Amino acid sequence: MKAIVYKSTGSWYVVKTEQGQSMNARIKGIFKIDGFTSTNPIAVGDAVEAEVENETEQTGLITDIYERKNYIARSTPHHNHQRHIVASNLDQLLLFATLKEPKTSQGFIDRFLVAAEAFHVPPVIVFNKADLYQKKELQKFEELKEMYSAIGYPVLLTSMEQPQGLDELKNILKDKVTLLSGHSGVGKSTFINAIFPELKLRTQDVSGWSGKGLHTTTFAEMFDLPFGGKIIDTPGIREFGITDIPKEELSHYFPEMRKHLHECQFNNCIHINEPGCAVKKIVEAGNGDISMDRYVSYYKILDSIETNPY
Ligand SMILES: Nc1nc2c(ncn2[C@@H]2O[C@H](COP(=O)(O)OP(=O)(O)O)[C@@H](O)[C@H]2O)c(=O)[nH]1
Ligand SMILES: [Mg+2]
Ligand SMILES: [Zn+2]
Repeated sequence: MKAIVYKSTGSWYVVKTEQGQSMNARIKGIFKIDGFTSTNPIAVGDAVEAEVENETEQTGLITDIYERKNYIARSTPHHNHQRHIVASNLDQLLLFATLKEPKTSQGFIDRFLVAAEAFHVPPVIVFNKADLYQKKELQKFEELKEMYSAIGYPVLLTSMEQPQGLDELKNILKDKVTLLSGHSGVGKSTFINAIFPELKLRTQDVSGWSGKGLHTTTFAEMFDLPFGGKIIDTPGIREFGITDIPKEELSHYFPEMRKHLHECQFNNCIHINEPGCAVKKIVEAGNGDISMDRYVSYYKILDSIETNPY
């Protein structure tokens, strides 16, 4: 019978059948998917064929996987050519960010957005802890909101303390499969607890940890939302893999640059020093079509991509 994977711990999976029965399952056989080596053949969000192995203990076997609509992967440390699938079959990515305690850098947000573009999953950015924002942070929020909205990315302001923006956020999540992401300490677990008071996920106090917080688990887990839809928590997962994007392709993942690529004189332009570069011209014009801050992020990400060895 068909089932969806809700949790993966490496060797065991929690799956839920279409009839709503949950069971612990393991994999039977060898799965080769998507033509690259992955450290985990089955991921949270996968639709699989499962059979009951032991009725009384509610254990089962995963015998097959259905084709993925999409997936998010991260490269595994020390194994750049291996990928770890974080989750699959997503409708959107939700980035939790904060402008205070802790401060999420724009560079981090932009790397996340590049990953979203590269994996073809639409992103939403939430700035949480609005209750802590002073005039300076609120002004920064307005600037970022204007910049990202102009590119086409939805931006929300929330507070779990006050609370603020929660209904708007629930509307965005309703009936969708959403991967929740963001630095430790920004309020992801607090948010999940707010929508599922019965879950009582552990939240952490950031104060003792130089504003960074620490993570408790490193396995993604999916939850059914009480108002329809599913959310996937990804504790301990810092960043998605964008290291294997070729330098010449990076600007394709900046939508505001992508629009102008055909205007550059050279079709392999990486928009740094090439003559006749339309992207640089637009950045320098300073009218906001491609903001200087986004270009700086582009430059830094480009710099972090290893030059193709072949
Ligand atoms: N002031 C304020 N604190 C918050 C808010 N949301 C979460 N926190 C606090 O921030 C800390 C980290 O939250 P947590 O949910 O564990 O973050 P996670 O690491 O992203 O899951 C906890 O002490 C929360 O109580 C908020 O909107 N305002
Ligand atoms: Mg958490
Ligand atoms: Zn160019």
